[in-house]
Parts: sequence; structure tokens; C-alpha cells
Amino acid sequence: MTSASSLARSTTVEKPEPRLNDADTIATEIVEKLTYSIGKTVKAARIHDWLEATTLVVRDRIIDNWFESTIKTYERQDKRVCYLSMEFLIGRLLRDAISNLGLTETVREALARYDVDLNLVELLEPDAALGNGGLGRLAACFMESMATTGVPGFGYGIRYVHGFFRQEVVDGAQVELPETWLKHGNPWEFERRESSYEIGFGGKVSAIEENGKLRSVWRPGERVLAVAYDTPVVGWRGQHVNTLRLWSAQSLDPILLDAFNAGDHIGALLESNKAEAITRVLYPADSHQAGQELRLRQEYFFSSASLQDIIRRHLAQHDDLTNLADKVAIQLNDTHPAVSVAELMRLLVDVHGMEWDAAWKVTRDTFSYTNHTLLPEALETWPIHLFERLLPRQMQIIYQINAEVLREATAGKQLDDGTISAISLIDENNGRRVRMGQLAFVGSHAVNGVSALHTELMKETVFHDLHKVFPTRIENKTNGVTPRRWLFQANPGLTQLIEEAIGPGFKDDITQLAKLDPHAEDAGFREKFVAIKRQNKQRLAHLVEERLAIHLDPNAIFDIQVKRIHEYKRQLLNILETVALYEQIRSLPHLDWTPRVKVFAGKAAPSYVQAKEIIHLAGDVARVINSDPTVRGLLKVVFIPNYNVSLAEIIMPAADVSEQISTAGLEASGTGNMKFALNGALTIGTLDGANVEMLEHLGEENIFIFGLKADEVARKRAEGHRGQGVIDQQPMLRSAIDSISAGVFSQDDPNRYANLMNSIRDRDWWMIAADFRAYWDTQRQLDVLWKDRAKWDAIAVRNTARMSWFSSDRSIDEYAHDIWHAGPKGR
Ligand code: 26V
Repeated sequence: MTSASSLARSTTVEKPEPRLNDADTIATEIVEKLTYSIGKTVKAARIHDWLEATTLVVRDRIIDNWFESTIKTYERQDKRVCYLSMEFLIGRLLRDAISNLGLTETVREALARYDVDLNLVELLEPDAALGNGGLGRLAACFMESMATTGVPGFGYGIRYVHGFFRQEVVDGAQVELPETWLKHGNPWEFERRESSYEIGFGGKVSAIEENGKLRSVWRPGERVLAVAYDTPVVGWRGQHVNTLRLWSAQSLDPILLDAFNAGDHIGALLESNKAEAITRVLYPADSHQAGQELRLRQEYFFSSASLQDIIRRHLAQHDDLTNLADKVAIQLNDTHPAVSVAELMRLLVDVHGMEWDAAWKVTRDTFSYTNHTLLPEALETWPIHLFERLLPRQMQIIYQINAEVLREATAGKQLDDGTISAISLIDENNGRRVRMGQLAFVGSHAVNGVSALHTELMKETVFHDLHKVFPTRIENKTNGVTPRRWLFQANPGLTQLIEEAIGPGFKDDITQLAKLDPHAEDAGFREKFVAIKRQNKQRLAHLVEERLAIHLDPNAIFDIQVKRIHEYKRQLLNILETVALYEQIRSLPHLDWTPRVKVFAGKAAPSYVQAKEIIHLAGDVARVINSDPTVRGLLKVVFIPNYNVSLAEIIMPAADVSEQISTAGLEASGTGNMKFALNGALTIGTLDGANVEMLEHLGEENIFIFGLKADEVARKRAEGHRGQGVIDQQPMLRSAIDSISAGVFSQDDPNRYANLMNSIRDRDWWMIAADFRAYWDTQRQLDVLWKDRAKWDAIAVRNTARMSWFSSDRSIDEYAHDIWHAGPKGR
């Protein structure tokens, strides 16, 4: 038998009979699972049991398609896309899976037969919060879009035992609590003990002679096991199912028997504790480098495991690794997996015996890298001594890559010392460090930013010199969000209304949302659109009432800023405008003020002092304003604790105004901006990140842009801008800052905000004082517009109609076509 036919025989499995998807069948199967998998009768079942049984029934249906997709990719030897990301911020999976399979109403009906409410069942599922914010959520949207558009995608990441911390606010201050998403098990994952790899750390490198050539041999001093856990990712209509493979660290030698037998029971377990610590917790900082050894261990651990897995799969189908880049594209989600560049070189050269030059070509052709931030404090570098101790062979390889890249860069050209030190992989100025951005850049054939402006700024700033040497390498791929989660599931009312207006075609082809545009002129349609917005606002108001005992009036403008708390995102600008508005309403109560509700939510990195002060201030301001009868009915402020994906799904559809007010040049893209606008909120924002493309697609009458532009910010900073000069010209701003400084909102501790306020008076690094007036004026313009409901509502409808370009399906098509050359659009 030829090897090809034996392969075909071994992989062609009998296709299972398609399952029936009517409510009777599903109800029967749920009860079967309850009985035989969970061991409960219908009578004894608690709602958690119904969740588990329902999940297992839905999962069965996904598994059938999962096998089919996997076998098809294997048999056709399709090029695969491996998305390496330290974070996947997935949220809940059950509703997503049911909805993508088209089973929402059927499952609802099946459960209703037992008086079980699907909505309540869904609420019990814990969020998979394996990410910090934008970068991790983008990875989750991309996984869903790859499955939807039929790109054979593999997500590779870390199975953290504890995801992003749970936030509570105690006496105004953020408190971080551990998150325990795996407490009741995880029915979505499959442990793959057979797919496990050894990962080494430390030890020594020696060179041995083999056939007249020198070969490096790394003998690590420590080894841990990476064990795979697979989760199926189902695309729209269940057509295609991809895999998210997350690695868990285990000790190779769980109990040191010698120590155990000698009576040292605790010592016998230390090894295993140390090994398993690698995947125990997600680092909760997204703005500055932690610099801890454990973080570097995490990065290398998941990079090496993923590459070993990719190579094993490749060699199962191909004779050697020379054609790796034809069969696999590896996308590096930021620099967190950048050590992969050195690790792939090590595997190719040291383990698989490839020549250096050939290996370098394979490496570069295989990798591509996405940059997600320009903030200097977030750019990863590692001290050489740490890198060398933990990864001695990879350090040697980095030196060699560096030497050759510098040779390539200087070939035929005269480069000055400044340029050479700027493109070097080693930073010599801050105590010798490895620069992970430079490593990712030189090891990739394509490097992308996540919005047009961000990509241009990458060329001018962080990668200025590398861009000159490799002028075609940087390109743009503007972010997107999946309309399945962020419109169909989060806003079923609006989805149904859209379907009534333009038919169901938009569900399979989101560009058809454009057909909604003329309905902006239709008063009858607008009325229905507004009725749905109102229901969504009521749902949010209900949640706030329940959790915080604060009453919100759905007739007011719901003005919402939800995202990580960071100085550059300028929650402080929003709070200052809120205080100024409060003071204006108090002093001019007879004016015709437009009622507003200001909503804030977001987490601060545990060590980020200013961000925590901003949370405290939001709470303090909320308490004073909400208890002041003079502004009752006109102004309310809430900070909702523990912002996460599930809360976002309730918040996005309930917004009238979306706050996207970062200091221009600093928000790489933003994706919340897209979710809000898709759900019919009006954006007030700076010309930053993807707001720029939103302006292009919406038209300038449908978005509210204010403030300094990126180049103006840079110029002002260079000129040594200070806040005080502006504050002196702005009585409203001065009064707001003075009130906060004087302790009006913090009578228990009047000096609490002295530093925060002084930072605006002095450096005003984030241009809060500089942009205050423009922001205030634009907010008042929105107040006026609110009174012209026909106009406001038409703009809201147009926002929904014009956002289809911001679907992550479009982003994925572009990656597939321009970078990966994989999937239906990539061939
Ligand atoms: C950086 C670091 C630094 C070391 C410590 C741990 C850690 C964890 C995450 C990060 C990445 C932060 C970058 C990030 O999340 N960027 C956001 O990416 C979004 C998706 O592209 C984009 O929409 C946001 O504008 C951008 O801030």
C-alpha cells in the first residue's frame, strides 16, 4: 500500500449521522447528560447541573464539525495559521456556541420544558478571562473570525489557573481578588496528555563536533512539562471549527521520591510547585514591564511548547522543515512570544540539523509580528544576565542574529553609530538588555500596526531606524471586532430589527449592514431603534440598581467610558468635565441642562498608583454628586466594579455616548470604540487609533472629534508645555481642579488627590488641561443635539449602518491575503 493511500485510510473516518436539532431531541439529550454524565435526576438537578448538561449537548454538536474541519485541513494539507498570544480574553462560551450553531431558540425551548430559563443558565458560566484588555480580546475576536471565514487557525496560549483578577471597590479603593474560573471544572477543554513537550531552563551549552561540523548542545538545568488543553472555537453557522490550544505546566517529577522516603514530605513537592507556578497566574499589568523572571519563563514556556508542537505536526506530513513557511504562518501577538524567533532557530539548527542561513530564511518567512503599543514603558526588554541564565543557548543565537542583521543592514551603506545602536537587538544604554521588539521585527517578514495612524507612528518612532533599513516590512492591519458576539448576541433586539428592515443577508455578510443607511431617514424605523436602545439602557440601569443601589434614569444620556484605567486613556479628563458640569449646574440651575449619566468601569494594574487614584476619585465624585439634591435628575455618576467581557456585553448596547478620548498618538487602535458605534452610540473622541478610520467611514457629521492631534501633542511636549498656563485661562477647569485639590470630594482625606491634580498643573503630560476646553465644548454640542431627537437618532442608526468595515472578518481577510497566504482569501 502506498503511504498516501494508507494516510487517506487512516484519516477518513465514517461521518457520523448528522444530529437532529429539534427541541425534542435536544431536550432528550440534555436529560440524558443530566442522568448519565452528571448523575442527577431532573428533580434533583440544580441550575449548575443544567448548565453542564446543556454545555455537553452543545459541545457534542461542535465536536462533529471539529473533527471534520481538522481532517479536511490535514488531508488537503492546507496552510495553517498559528496565532501565538500570551492572552485570550474569551469571556463566556455557551451563548456564543449556541448562537453560532443557530440553536438559540431551540435550546431555549428545550430547557423551558423543564422550567429552566436559558438566560439564567448562561449567566452561571464563569468568564474565561485569560487576558488584560484590548490585546487579549482582539485575539479572541480573531479566533472567532478565523473560524467564521474558514481560515485553518490554531490559537496557542497559556492555560492560566487564575485569569485576570476580580476587582472590588472597598472604601473607594480597588482591591484585587483571585479569579477562579476552573473551580467547577471546564467542560469546554480537552486535556491532551499525548501532546506534551519538555521545556528546559538554565544549564549549560557545549559545542560538539559532528561530521566535521560544530553543533551546539544545550543541557538545561531544569525541565518542566507543557501539557496541551484544547478548546474548540466554532465559527458562524458552525461551518468551521478551529482549535485553541492552551499549555499547562506540570512537573516531570511530581514527587521527589528520595526526599519523600527520607521523610521530607514538603520538600518532595517543591519541584512540582515551582514547575506548576509557571502557568498559575496571568500578569495583570498591561502598561509597564513587570521584569520578573517568572514572566520570562511564561513567555519561553508557551513559545517553545507551541513551536515543538508545530514542528511535530509538520514532520508528521512532510519529510523535512525546509517548506515550513509554505505550510504554516506564525503570527506573534505583540512581543510576548518574540523569544520564538530564537527558539525556532535553535530547533531548526541544533535539533534538526539545518544550516544557519537556510534556517534564518525559514524563520523569517514563517513569522510575522503585530505591535500593539508605542508606550515606551510597555516595550519589552530583558536584562542580559537574566536571559543568559535562563536561556543560555537562545542568548547565543540572539547575538548571532544581531551580528548578521547588522551586517545585512550595513552592507553597501554607511550607517552612523546612532542608527546601529538603534537597530541593535541589544540595548547598551540601560544596563544591557535584550529588545524583544527588535527581535520580533528582524525575525519576521511582515510587521504590522493595528490602525493607520498607529502604523505610521511605528515607522516614525519605535521602529524608525529598522524601517529605514527594511522599508517594506511595516504594514497596517486595522483591528476589528466580531459582530456575532458584539451585535447578534449582545444586542438581539437590534439584530432582529435590522433583519426586519434589510433581511437576514447581513448575518452572513456583514457588509450588507450598509443597507440600513437609508432607514436613518425613516421616522418609524428610528422609533423602533430608539425603543431597543431604551430597553438596553433599562437592562443596564437594572444591573446598576441591583449591584450599587443607584437609580439611573433611562431618559438621560448614557455617557460611558469603559476600558483599562490608564493615564493616556484620560478617564481623568472625563472626571474633570463631570466635576465642571456639576459645578455649572449648581451655579446656574435655571439653565436647560440635558440630563446625563456618566458611567465608568475598568481595572487598574495593581502597582499603578495613579490609575488607582483615578478609580478612587471617580467613586468619590460619584458619591458627592449622587447625594446632592440640587443636581438630582440632571447628573448621575457610577463606577461599576469588575469590568469584564460579560459586563461589556450589557454595557455596549446601552450607550448613547462612547468616550474614546485618549491623548492623540497613544491609543494604538481601540476596539471598544467599534463595539459602541456598532450598537448605535455616538463617539466623542480624539483623532487617535481607529477613531481616524471611524471618522472616514462614518463621515464627520456622525462622529464628534475634538482636541489636539498626534503631531500637535508631540510638538507641545517638545515645547515644554505646562498645564498651569492653560488652567489660568479656563475658570471652569481651574475651579474643578481646585475643588478636587481642596478635598471637596474627599473630606476624610483632603490631600488624597494633591499629586494627581499637581501633575496636571505642572507637566500635563497627557494634555488634559490642553484638551479640556475642546472636550467641554464638544460635550455641550452633544447636549444640544440630544434635544433634536430626530437628528441624534438618525446619526445613531448611521453609526450601526456604517460600521461593517470594523468587523474582525475584514481584518482576518486582510491578514490572510497580505501576510499569511492562507485560508479562502489567502490563496
Ligand atoms: C504589555 C505588557 C507589558 C509587560 C507586562 C504585561 C503586559 C501585558 C500586555 C501588554 C500589552 C499591552 C498592549 C495592548 O493591550 N494594546 C492594546 O491593543 C489593542 C488591540 O490591538 C488596541 O486596540 C489598543 O489600542 C491597545 O492599547
